[in-house]
Amino acid sequence: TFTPTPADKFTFGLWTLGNTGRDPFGEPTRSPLTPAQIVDAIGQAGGAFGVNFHDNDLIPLDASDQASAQIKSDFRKALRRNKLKIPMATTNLFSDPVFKDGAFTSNDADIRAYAIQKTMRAMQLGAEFGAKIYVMWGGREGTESDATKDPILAVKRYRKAINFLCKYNLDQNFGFKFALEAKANEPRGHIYFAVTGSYLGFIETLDHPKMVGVNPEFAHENMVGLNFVHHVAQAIEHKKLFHIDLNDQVMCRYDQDFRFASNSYKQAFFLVKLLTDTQYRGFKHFDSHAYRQSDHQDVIEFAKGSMRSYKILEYKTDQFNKDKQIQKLVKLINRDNRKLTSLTNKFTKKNAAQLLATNFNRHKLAERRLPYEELDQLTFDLLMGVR
Ligand code: GLT
Ligand code: MN
Ligand code: MN
Ligand code: MN
Repeated sequence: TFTPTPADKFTFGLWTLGNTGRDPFGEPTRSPLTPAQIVDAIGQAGGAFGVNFHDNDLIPLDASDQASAQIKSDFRKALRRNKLKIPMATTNLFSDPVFKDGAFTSNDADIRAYAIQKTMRAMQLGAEFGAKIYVMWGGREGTESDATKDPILAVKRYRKAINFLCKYNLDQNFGFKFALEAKANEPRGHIYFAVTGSYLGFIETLDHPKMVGVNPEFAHENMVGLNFVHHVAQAIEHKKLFHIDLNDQVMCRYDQDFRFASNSYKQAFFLVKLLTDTQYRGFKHFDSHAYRQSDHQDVIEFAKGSMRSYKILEYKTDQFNKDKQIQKLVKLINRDNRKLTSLTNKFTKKNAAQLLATNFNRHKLAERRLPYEELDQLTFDLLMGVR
C-alpha cells in the first residue's frame, strides 16, 4: 500500500492547499479558506506530518492584536484536531508593494531594515508554533535591468541580512536552521542566487555557515532547464540539504507548481531514489498547488496524489535496488582498480611518480562495455510496471 504516515515527514504549506487558482491572467477559481480550514483539508488528505506557513499566510499584514489572537487560537485547535505540526516557517518578502524592488537587497536602507525586522517577527511567530526550519526565498531580490542595482552590493547586503538573522536566532535561542531557496526568475526578470549551487557557494562566506543550508525546489531548477537531481546531490554531499520543496514543471516554461511527479516521472524517480539511497531524514514539502480547474474536493485528491506518487517512487527505488539484472549491469559499469585508486587517492611524490610511469592502453579502455541503453530500458520497463 502507498498510504502515507507522519513517519514519511510529508508537509504542505498554507499557501499550497490554500491556493485559490488565481494567476496573472485570471481571477480565483476557488473560494479562499481560513488557515484552520486549510489545516482541516490537509488532515482530510491524511498521513501528512505538518503544515508550513509564511507570516502573512497566518496573520494578515494589518491584522489587529485581537484578530491575530483569534486566528492563532483557531489555527492551534485545527492543528490539534488533525494531529499536525509546524516544522517550517518563512517570511513573505515578496507580496507587498514595499518589496517591489527587493527586501534584503533593496536599494533603500529603510526597506532593507524593515525586511529584517519583518523576518525577526516572523521567526518569533514560527518559533511560537515550534518550527525548527526557517526558509528564505528571496523572490523579489533581483532586477529587470542591471542599470538599477549593483549586483556585488546585492550579495553583500544579502550576506549582512543573513548574518544578522543568524545572530538573532542564537540570541533568542530559537534553534532554527535556515534553508535558502534559489530560483532564477519569476516574479523578477532575474533573481539573484539563481540556482541551488549559487547558495552552496554563498553559505561558506557567512558568519555561521553551519546554521545555514538550502531548500532546493524541483520546479526552480527545471524552469531553467537544469537537472534538479544533480543540484540536490551536491547539496547532500555538502551536508546542506536542510529541506526540500517537491513539485513539478514542464522544463523551461512559466512557474507551474504542478503536483509532484505529474510531469517528469523519470526525474522524479531519480530524485526519490537519491533521497532514499542517501537516507534523507528531513521534511518533504509539497510546494505546489492543484490545477486551476480543480474544486476543493479535487484539491484533496491533489494532496493525496502528491504523497502517493512519492511512496510509489520509493517502492520503485526498492525494486530497482533489488532487481538482479539491473544490479548486475550497475556492477559491470563500475570498475575498480585498487592499485591505481590508491595512487590517485592521495598525492605523494612517490604516488605521482608511479602514476606518471604507468602505461595505459586507452584503446582497450575505450572498448570496455557500457550497456547504458540496456540499463535505461530496464529502468523504463520498471517504471512502467511491466517488469
Ligand atoms: C512561493 C514560492 C516558493 C517558496 C515559498 C517560500 S513562497 O510560493 O514559489 O517556491 O518556497 O517563500
Ligand atoms: Mn516555487
Ligand atoms: Mn518553494
Ligand atoms: Mn512555483
